[in-house]
Amino acid sequence: MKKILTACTRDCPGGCSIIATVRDGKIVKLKGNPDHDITDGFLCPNTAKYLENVHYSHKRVLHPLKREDGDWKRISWDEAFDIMVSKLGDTIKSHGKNSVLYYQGFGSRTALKILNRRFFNLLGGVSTLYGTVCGGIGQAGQEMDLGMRISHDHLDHINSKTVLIWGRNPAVTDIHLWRILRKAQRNGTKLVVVDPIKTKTAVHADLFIQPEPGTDSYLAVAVSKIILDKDLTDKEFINESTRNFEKYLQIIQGFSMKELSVKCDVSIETITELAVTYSQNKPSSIVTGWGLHRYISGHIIFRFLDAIAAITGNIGISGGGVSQGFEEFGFFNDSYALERPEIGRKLPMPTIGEAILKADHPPIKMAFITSGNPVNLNPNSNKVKKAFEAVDHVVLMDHFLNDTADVADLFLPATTFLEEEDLVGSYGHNWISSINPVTNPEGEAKSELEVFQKLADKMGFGEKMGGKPEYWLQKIVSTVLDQGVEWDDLKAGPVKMVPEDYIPYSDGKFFTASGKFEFITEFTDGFNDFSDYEGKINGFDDGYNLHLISSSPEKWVRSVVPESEMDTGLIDAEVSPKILNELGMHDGETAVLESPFGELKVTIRGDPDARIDTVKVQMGGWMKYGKNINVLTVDIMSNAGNGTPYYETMVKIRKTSVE
Ligand SMILES: Nc1nc2c(c(=O)[nH]1)N[C@H]1C(S)=C(S)[C@@H](COP(=O)(O)OP(=O)(O)OC[C@H]3O[C@@H](n4cnc5c(=O)[nH]c(N)nc54)[C@H](O)[C@@H]3O)O[C@H]1N2
Ligand SMILES: Nc1nc2c(c(=O)[nH]1)N[C@H]1C(S)=C(S)[C@@H](COP(=O)(O)OP(=O)(O)OC[C@H]3O[C@@H](n4cnc5c(=O)[nH]c(N)nc54)[C@H](O)[C@@H]3O)O[C@H]1N2
Ligand SMILES: [Mo]
Repeated sequence: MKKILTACTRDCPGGCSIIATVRDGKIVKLKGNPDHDITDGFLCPNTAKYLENVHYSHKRVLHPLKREDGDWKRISWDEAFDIMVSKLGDTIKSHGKNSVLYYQGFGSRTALKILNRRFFNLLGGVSTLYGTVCGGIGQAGQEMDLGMRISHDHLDHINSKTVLIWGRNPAVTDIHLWRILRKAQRNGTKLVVVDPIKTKTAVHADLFIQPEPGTDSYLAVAVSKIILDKDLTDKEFINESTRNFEKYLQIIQGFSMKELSVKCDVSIETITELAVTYSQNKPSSIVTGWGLHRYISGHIIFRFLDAIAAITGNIGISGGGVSQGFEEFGFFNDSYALERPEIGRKLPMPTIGEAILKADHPPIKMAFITSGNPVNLNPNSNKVKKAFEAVDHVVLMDHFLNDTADVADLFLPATTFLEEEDLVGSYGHNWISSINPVTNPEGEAKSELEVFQKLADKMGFGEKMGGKPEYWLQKIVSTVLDQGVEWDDLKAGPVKMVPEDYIPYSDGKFFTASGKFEFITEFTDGFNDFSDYEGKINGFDDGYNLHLISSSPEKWVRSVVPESEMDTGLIDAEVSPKILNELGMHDGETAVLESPFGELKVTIRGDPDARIDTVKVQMGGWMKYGKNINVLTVDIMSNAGNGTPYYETMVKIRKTSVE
């Protein structure tokens, strides 16, 4: 029996340090590393079950497959490479390099995966992506205020007297952050949760506020108004460290409390309680989540939250801050690995379906997809599916025959992180962890690096991609090694890159042009500037009266759904029992959710805690099992940050005819 230290690469802020136990060549257990201050010796239920649900799942594909007459046929790697070489050659010859799309998803964000882009760069540049289906929007907002998004170490929240958990559900999505917040709560910290849904996190809140979806900007303005009226501001901070306070005041003064309270559907008493709790119990922090990134003007929400922190002097102090996330590639030197700035055409990730359908000069003829399931997870799935179907040759590298596999012509079996050597950062903390091979690859699975190296060989530029993982990793972390971190230490275990007591902006210097905190000066909300998208939005007027919130599921991570959850009938849609009454429906009945973009059959559930204007459905369920909520979502790009406003989608519920 042996134990090997490695790290989780799943799409989650946890970025856990893992101890894997191997017996007779088989991995028998994954456990959290107790010597990591965030992992703290335990794993989330999903990763604890990774062995049965992913790594050793009998649904995992372990050999290359080719589509022949509509069916998958097992082929050798040699044949798979021959197909890729000939299709790449023919496509580029006939239509030019930009007719090839490289689509890199978020299923695994490790250091070596930077080299996939190097491959396409060396090929001469193909079409790649800009924008994101994950965050982006919040970063854009915070960069306007602070110059750079820098979050407090999770452990610093223990020093907060109040924490506002705003648009985040860590009890489900980041249980390591949740453990720290609960510990703080046991020590006397007040936890306030702002979420339109009464989540597992909200259940434990000292104060729970349930605004109408997408109206947080108004709620935040209302909170500031109370803080200003009650003179609970930090004048010294405002005078010395900020710019544009007067213009910001004008925005605040332009609204009455009544108006704001109606807009966000939160009573003035509750808003006052929130404002007073936050500003009287200093230091206070705001921990924001991805729920706020899902709106067209989401960056504005972040700016108003930053402003609340600024007027109360909760920036640059321990226990304060507006913390959103970390840069998982922040410590890595990707420019070195890419060899030169990325070249080629860029297509928008949030609206990739439309971008592919509209691309000409040249059209997209071939696509490579790694660690991504765009047919499932990008908005307006039916359109995304149609777009990839229109591409002549789609190569997908994954573990499973997911929804995107249905549009693929060639499937390449990827290794899991338990079979790889690599390094990984995290978007939930400042550690870099080494990934060590725990066993040999199952079947014929290969790592992405191996595949792109071999393909480069065959395409005639093998020497520029060649080299063992260690060779490339040392280059990618050259900046880390330059800071004095020893390579052997990085390989031996996780390394914390920023000390826990580092407090962002504690020196009063910001990364903005003025060097000061910049208040928001203009409040433009909604779709005002979006004439391009009017066609899509018009549909919203037609009786689509319910906000569709499709947030993170507890039992799986994004679209990596365990088999036990797949073929289990329809997906649940939770609504207020008042809606059921209005429709003359009962809990458990089948209904159809309808948006301007598609329809989905669901089991309707009455939830007494649900708002009257909201439907909640879990995301990630597969289309081929009738569970993909993104058949309903609107495919537009945010006003700032090139993000994806999934939750601007409005739906209506239709009764099905007699069952
Ligand atoms: N178990 C599990 N864990 C995961 C994932 C998973 O799929 N499963 N996914 C991972 C990924 S990729 C990410 S990015 C993170 C996301 O982590 P989180 O941000 O915690 O999760 P989300 O589900 O995106 O949304 C958080 C909350 O925002 C709320 N929300 C929606 N609209 C609004 C609004 O208008 N205002 C406010 N105040 N709140 C709103 C939702 O109701 C939801 O409870 O989680 C990661 N962790
Ligand atoms: N409606 C709705 N849609 C959403 C969201 C939402 O809240 N609501 N959230 C969005 C967010 S935050 C995100 S991050 C995106 C995620 O979108 P994606 O990144 O497209 O989806 P994932 O399911 O995380 O991962 C894609 C695939 O990567 C595979 N994979 C895992 N590890 C590896 C590997 O090492 N190599 C290879 N080749 N494949 C691997 C998995 O099996 C999976 O099929 O979804 C977005 N979509
Ligand atoms: Mo994400």
